[in-house]
Amino acid sequence: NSFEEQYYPSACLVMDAGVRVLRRKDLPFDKIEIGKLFPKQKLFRKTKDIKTCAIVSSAGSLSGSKLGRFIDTHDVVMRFNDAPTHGYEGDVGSKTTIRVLNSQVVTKPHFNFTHAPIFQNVTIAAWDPGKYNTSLREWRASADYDLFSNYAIYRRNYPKSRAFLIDPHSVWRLWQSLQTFVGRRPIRKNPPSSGFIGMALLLPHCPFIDFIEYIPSTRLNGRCHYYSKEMNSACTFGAWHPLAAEKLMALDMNSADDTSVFQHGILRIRRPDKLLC
Ligand code: NCC
Repeated sequence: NSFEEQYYPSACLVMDAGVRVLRRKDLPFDKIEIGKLFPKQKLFRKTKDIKTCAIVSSAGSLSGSKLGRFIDTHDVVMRFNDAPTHGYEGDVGSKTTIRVLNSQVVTKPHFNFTHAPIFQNVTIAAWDPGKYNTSLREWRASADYDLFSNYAIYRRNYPKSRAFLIDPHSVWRLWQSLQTFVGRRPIRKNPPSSGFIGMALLLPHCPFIDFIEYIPSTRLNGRCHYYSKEMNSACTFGAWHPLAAEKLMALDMNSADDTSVFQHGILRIRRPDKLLC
């Protein structure tokens, strides 16, 4: 029918954005110092062996979920910023493969990015939006938060680490995909949240992703994070990031049933078949 003909799957829109990490050969980083610090390795070892992935949002409604064991069964587990596992294992698990960090977490001293244990022995993918429509050279000179200095310190301290920078152009392409999904109603011109960026970064590498407590379940409790007492619904529904649009789009990509999403807090997002896109 005409709906089927017109409908371009959301998962394809996300894949088309091509969210990626910067590589040494990317201009202008092939010529500037910081580029030499980008890891030679790929983002994930042995992508072919990855069968299952989980993304753990930092939402307050993870409290009491008892999803820790389920989360840890996945081959790849993604977390965000400084969201801890220690002391919360029952609800959020203990395995971490990759952390997606915004540039505030990389730069602000109290996060101690260059030394805190939470940022060690895991893959790091850090992002900073820069201004919309600027070149990578300009971004290098004027990131929102200058993540390059601490990134350089980290990479020099731990040369074997897998710490990457996300291509800011790809972050804005993802924003554009979100706008395309929403249609004529304009979404705010702020980058998607780390959660949505992380999902887009991971999707090409996983047959499916179990995204935990991104769409709020009936455990919704008004708390911003499972690891703090702060009450703030904006963390869940959006203030600065276009979170509501992200979540609608993620729900559109979901293949799990309502019990899974709204009772257990588990959204399942399948990597689309190339033929479909
Ligand atoms: O809160 P934050 O996000 O670190 O959460 C990580 C991701 O989990 C999802 N989330 C979180 C809370 C909630 N109640 N519901 C959710 O769905 C979101 O997808 C979110 O991206 C960020 O995106 O990087 C963000 O970072 C924080 C903050 O910088 C870090 O936590 C470090 O303290 C931002 N908060 C502030 O700047 C005050 C937040 O806006 C976005």
